[in-house]
Amino acid sequence: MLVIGIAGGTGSGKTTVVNKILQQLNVEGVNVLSQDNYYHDNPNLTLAEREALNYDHPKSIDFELLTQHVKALKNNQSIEQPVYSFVTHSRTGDHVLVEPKNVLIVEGILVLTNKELLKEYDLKVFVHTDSDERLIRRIRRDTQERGRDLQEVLHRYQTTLKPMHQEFIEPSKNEADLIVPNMKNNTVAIDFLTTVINNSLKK
Ligand code: UZR
Ligand code: MG
Repeated sequence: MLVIGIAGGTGSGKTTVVNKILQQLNVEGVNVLSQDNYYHDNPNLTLAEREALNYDHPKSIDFELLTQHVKALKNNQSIEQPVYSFVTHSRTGDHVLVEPKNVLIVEGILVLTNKELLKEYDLKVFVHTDSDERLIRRIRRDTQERGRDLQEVLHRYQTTLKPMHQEFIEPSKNEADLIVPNMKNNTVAIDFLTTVINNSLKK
């Protein structure tokens, strides 16, 4: 099994890069584990308290479970992935059965920050997009898709997203084997990644 970690700041276009790779591949052979499903659950906090948490710090992620799941899939075992809701900031209690396949993509802002998880990757990719572009995309997404207002998004960006990016995410670029510039649609990089993955699928 080929295990690929794809990191990058919020709004860098990780999900888009992953989806483009999937479009060009035989999707049957690829699993995607998103960091988004591995936030720690905080059932004892109120919704207001959960809204105030820092979701951009490595501590917010259940890396133990994520690493365990990556290892299990590599050992040809299926896993029960938790389902997480950004609306309630908690696990829904539902699970998705994920069966092992030839390729595993692990995607998220912090997936190159954890030592144990880093050991599991065969290929580490960092998607780079300038911070002004990322902020624009984040404002669009949070106001259009996540029902947040502009002031709230800007406040969170200044107080949490930017400092966490500088402290944890940007330095994790040093772990990458490949940096994908994603200011505009980078078809060359996508073709490159697809070729690498297809070659490994043939083996
Ligand atoms: P991407 N996030 C939430 O908004 N709510 C949650 O319950 C969990 C995470 C956000 C998180 C982070 N920060 O910046 C973003 N906040 O998801 C990462 N606030 O997702 O890589 O798609 O931008
Ligand atoms: Mg995403």
